[in-house]
Amino acid sequence: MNRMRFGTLLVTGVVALGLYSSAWAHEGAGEDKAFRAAASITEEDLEYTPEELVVYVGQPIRVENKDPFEHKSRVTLQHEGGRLGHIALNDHLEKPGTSYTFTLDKPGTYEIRCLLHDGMTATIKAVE
Ligand SMILES: [Cu+2]
Repeated sequence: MNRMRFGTLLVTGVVALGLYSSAWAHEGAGEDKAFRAAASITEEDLEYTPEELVVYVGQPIRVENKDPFEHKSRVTLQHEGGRLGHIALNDHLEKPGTSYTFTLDKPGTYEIRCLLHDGMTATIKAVE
């Protein structure tokens, strides 16, 4: 292979990698699979936003309480049919104006629920 041909292959590879990364970004599962910046959930007006979040296993998930009162979150694995399983985050108290970060170690669909406010829930899907 001559030098010119190698250069062309290299450029093609970099472009292909770029397209691959941006395709993932559009999936809503983080910006770049290699980088895995923190995904973000806010607690505001008695709601989690977004209502459905897709993250990678091991990707940091940052939860920020923007309400002037406390929330208490429990994150639970949800089996087919809605049955709840393993608790991934156990009753974490969030003071007003604070944030914290956790990760999910197994793929699956999880429910995040506030134990202090009825109906305050959202879904987190962890993919590999
Ligand atoms: Cu709450």
